[in-house]
Amino acid sequence: MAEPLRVVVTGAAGQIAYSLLYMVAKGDVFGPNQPLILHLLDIPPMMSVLEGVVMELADCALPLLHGVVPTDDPAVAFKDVAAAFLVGAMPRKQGMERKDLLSANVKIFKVQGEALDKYAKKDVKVLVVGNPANTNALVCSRYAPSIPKENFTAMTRLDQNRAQAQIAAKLGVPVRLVRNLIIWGNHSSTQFPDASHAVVDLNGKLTAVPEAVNDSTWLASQFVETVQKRGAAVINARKMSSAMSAAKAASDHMRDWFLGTQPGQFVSMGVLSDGSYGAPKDVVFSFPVTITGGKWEIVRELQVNDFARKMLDTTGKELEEERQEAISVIGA
Ligand code: NAX
Repeated sequence: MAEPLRVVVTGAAGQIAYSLLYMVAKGDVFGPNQPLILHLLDIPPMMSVLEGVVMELADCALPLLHGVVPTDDPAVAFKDVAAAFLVGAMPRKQGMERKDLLSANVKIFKVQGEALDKYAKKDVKVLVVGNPANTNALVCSRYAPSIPKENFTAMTRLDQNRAQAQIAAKLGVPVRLVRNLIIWGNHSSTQFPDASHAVVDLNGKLTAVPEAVNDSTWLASQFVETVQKRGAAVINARKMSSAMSAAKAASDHMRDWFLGTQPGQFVSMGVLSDGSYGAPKDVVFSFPVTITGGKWEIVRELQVNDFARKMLDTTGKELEEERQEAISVIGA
């Protein structure tokens, strides 16, 4: 058997982690032959809750789980880790402006970036889930100069999975037959869920989703809005934010990053923008990517029509504003 891989999950006493830890520890992400040592980081007041999570992980009797390290110390949490799920963040409280939330969170991700820089493996793959995920990932990478910038990503996979599920439901087909939905830009309500390059397997024949759906008005309006507002719809119904689906998306993201995408398939990830598709540079922007050998690459030369252009510009502008706000909190 391989040497155990050290993996950190922050916000480990929270609700996303509660689903995510099980998925990771049973082999959904790093494969069925990869033993793991899980590092669990949370804040001091949550240590007793975390103790319960550690007990439950032990009680799962998972063969791949070789060790668990619960801690409130970033120096311990990030030591020698090869993968980092940065889930923990300050939640939005009543009366809190978006700006206040951003300000609280960029400070957390500055500290975690510094700890990754100091203690993690230099090829650590970092997935930021905690919101505002894209800008948190940008901040984190800035404070970890010894780790390549491409090793910092933000999660838009939940949005991608939501989009895929909406298309499958519209066409009345199983979700596995639909692929190549794209989420462009920010993980926020300005994101652009784009079905124009997606395909569906209809009776063994790959068909373009716009052709199969045959309703361009729905694709440009109701579909986009449903995906953009899905998080709020789940909160309304459950009185708590998406957790199981967020954990599944984080698993999907990290698994594809480590193990690669399938031929003919692309997935969406928030990555440091090189200005592709006219997106602003130096923000963490969600693009369609393919992955081989642990390296992601932006899919090139997709057609961007006028509607898409407008949507990409809106979400790009929001990311530039967030970067500006982050800089005003932590300095350039
Ligand atoms: P919870 O409030 O249940 O858990 C968060 C945990 O993080 C808590 O246990 C808290 O003590 C801990 N925490 C806070 N500051 C920390 C720090 N400095 N170091 C370590 N741990 C810290 O939230 P949960 O529902 O699990 O959501 C976590 C984050 O995911 C939130 O920021 C949320 O907005 C974000 N989401 C992002 C999504 C995405 O697609 N990118 C979707 C789901 C989710 O809304």
